[in-house]
Amino acid sequence: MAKIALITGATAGIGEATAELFAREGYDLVLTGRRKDRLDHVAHRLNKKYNVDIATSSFDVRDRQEVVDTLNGLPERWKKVNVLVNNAGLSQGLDPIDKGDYDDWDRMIDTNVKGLLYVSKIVANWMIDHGHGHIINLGSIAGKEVYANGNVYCASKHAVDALSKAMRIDLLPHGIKVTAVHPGAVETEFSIVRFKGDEKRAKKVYEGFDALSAEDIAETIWFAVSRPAHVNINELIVMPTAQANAGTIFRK
Ligand code: NDP
Ligand code: 8X3
Repeated sequence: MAKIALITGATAGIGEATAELFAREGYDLVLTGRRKDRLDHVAHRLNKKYNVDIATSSFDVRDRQEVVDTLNGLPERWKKVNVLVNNAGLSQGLDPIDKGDYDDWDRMIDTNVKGLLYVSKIVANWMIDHGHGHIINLGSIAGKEVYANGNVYCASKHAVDALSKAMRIDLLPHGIKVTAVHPGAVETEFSIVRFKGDEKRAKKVYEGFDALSAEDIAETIWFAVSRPAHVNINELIVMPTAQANAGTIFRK
């Protein structure tokens, strides 16, 4: 029977690229995200191209009851998840702490921290029941360093870093691997979301250097997942060659 990967935030960017790579490797997939039309489109495309089974599950990771009900409502066959990729996440705004928007802060903390926790608890229990599992958490260079005006996004990704370390300890007796992947700048819809649809401002983030692609991070995730059973990659920080740290990018 094919292995199963559950990927949150599979409607775009890193999540969609990771779904494609796992499909290419013969995994069956549970794909999640809020935009049902895009989810269905990705599932249809990958099913046609790779002939793998794909279940879609549309929910907002911030809505605890919806997460619990939707995931628990999946047919038993889909609960034998081998790999969970906690990818759904976002940044909202880039303002100093004294000017930040309360709603932006709530959206980031509720999605990046609480949403990841809601999904992880349920899937970790499935993994414990089935005696195997690997959880990949998408952190960020923003979870290793802070940068000007990154305040709450950086805090939310530092929380992902801490939770990854904590999960690794708590799930150790169950043989569940936990890997945190911390990318630098990846050109996806991330900055369009951060700047609330301002595509011109988003484009500027990636001007003058070669940013990482979503596929680069999918390959990194696959590297961690494809190690032998006795090897766990605790964490990987992956940067564009032109980026030294969170705040230093060499632009031509
Ligand atoms: P995208 O904006 O391209 O994709 C984000 C994905 O998250 C979408 O599929 C979106 O789906 C999903 N998502 C967002 N909010 C929710 C929610 N409340 N409930 C369910 N799904 C949600 O960004 P990336 O692919 O770049 O980001 C993926 C992850 O990588 C994030 O955790 C991000 O913080 C992290 N990251 C990104 C970097 C970058 O430079 N791009 C660098 C470091 C880390 P939908 O809108 O359909 O719900
Ligand atoms: C996304 C990368 O540098 O915009 O996590 O925070 S950064």
